[in-house]
Amino acid sequence: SSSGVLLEKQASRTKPPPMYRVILLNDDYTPMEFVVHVLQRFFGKSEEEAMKIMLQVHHEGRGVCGVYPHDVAATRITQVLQFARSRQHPLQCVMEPVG
Ligand code: TYC
Repeated sequence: SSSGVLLEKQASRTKPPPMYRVILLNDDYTPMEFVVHVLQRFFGKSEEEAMKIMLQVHHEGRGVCGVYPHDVAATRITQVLQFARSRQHPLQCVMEPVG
């Protein structure tokens, strides 16, 4: 493999982890500006990119926040759900495997 020259099948061999999309879901109640803030705070998006993703979700029902290894995706989802609940918004997000 590309990173395995002289070390094929040795202890240092690595492979990329399975990756997961974090998907934001639309609802009728969560304010648009709250969703934009979530995308900036938890997914590192610029205000412009966050607005694009929020509008994609608003118009098409779902949108991709990012693609991460399983533990990172799970942590971001927990953070978003806890923050949304703390403000009494019904915002939902889920993960799905890539490929
Ligand atoms: N549909 C919501 C509204 O009209 C906005 C919204 C966008 C909610 C994205 C959730 O993931 C979401 N206020």
